[in-house]
Amino acid sequence: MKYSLSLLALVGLCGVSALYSQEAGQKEATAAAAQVSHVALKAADVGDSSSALAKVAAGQFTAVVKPSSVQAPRSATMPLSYFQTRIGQTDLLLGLEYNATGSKLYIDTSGSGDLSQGRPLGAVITAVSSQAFPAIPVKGANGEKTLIRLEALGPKTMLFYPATVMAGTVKLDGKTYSIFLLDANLNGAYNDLYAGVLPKAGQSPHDFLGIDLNNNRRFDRDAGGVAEVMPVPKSLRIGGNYYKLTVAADGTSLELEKMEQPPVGSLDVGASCADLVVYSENGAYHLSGASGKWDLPAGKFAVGSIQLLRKDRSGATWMLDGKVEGKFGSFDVTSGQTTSLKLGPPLEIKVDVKKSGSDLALGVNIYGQGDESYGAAAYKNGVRQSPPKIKIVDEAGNVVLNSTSFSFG
Ligand SMILES: [Ca+2]
Ligand SMILES: [Ca+2]
Repeated sequence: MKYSLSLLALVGLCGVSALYSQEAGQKEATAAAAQVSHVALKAADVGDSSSALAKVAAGQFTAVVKPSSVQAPRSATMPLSYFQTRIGQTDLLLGLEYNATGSKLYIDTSGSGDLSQGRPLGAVITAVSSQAFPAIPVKGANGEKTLIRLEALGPKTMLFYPATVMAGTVKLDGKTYSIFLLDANLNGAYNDLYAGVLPKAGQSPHDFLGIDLNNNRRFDRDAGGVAEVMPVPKSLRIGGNYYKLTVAADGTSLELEKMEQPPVGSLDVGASCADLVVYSENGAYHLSGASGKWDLPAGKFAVGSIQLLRKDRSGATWMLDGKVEGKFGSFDVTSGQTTSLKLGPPLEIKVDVKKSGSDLALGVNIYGQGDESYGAAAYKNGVRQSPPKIKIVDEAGNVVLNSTSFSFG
């Protein structure tokens, strides 16, 4: 039996010029005139998870069966969802009285297991239809007080993130940029630098820096755009120049000192439709176009996202989302050398067949030239398209099964 697929026309995805122009090539190192900008920062609210600031350091946890020792709140009028987690040095016990139009949250941070005392917090519905509660104090990783925000994504899922950022503005070469620092690992210090790995499941090993490089009043970090939010680097590129970054531990200030461009090597992915966001101790880089080869400062990089992008004749942008894993999760760039990390087309579509009793489960997987894998869903102008159709034919070409849509599982 053969399988033939009428997938979207995704194969042969390349041969398209850059969709986003990369910042014009590397400038010659500028004369090292000592030029230090001191930036004062003040505490500001991080907002809710509809903003990149909150999302960047958010962790998630799910409801548990009600522990038998927990005393339920007397004022609750409906059954609660219970959550238990440890944030920093605080053991949190939560009782969520979920209501789509505005939930109540009972909180115990004392470890007593008693939710019967105290008034619940009321939620505000966010722009992404989750429910954010007012910030609460917890003991951070080093025992100091820090503010976090809890946000219910539904009756069984809770998000938490630092509730405050340190924010300010910096003027460099006549341009003003908004800038922020986030104590993402909740230890009270804002100068925990990037050390080669990205956070997993909200457990950040470092803090974050954001800078609104394109002055659109947003800190952009989604793939396919500018990379403005990054693990706190030792230096970063702003407006074509490199600056050495020094962060005060308490987050009340930072300094940017113009420096010579660090030694440069190259990354070659061999696909002009590739679009990557990568991070290093020299900042964040959005890589696209340029035949899939880019100059980068030497160092150890972590990959934030891999996408393949193509415009069709109508001008619509199609996108495949690559999995950041294995050798596609990190790479090294050496001064004067080219690192080869081939990915992208030609693409191969493989169907995994799993038999369970009389049922056949068919899974579609898309692989690139480096054996990197992509999600089966294609996105058109950012909107996920219908699952691919499958047609199964026998040896004689007769259709056995037709137009069975995959569902995303
Ligand atoms: Ca920190
Ligand atoms: Ca921006």
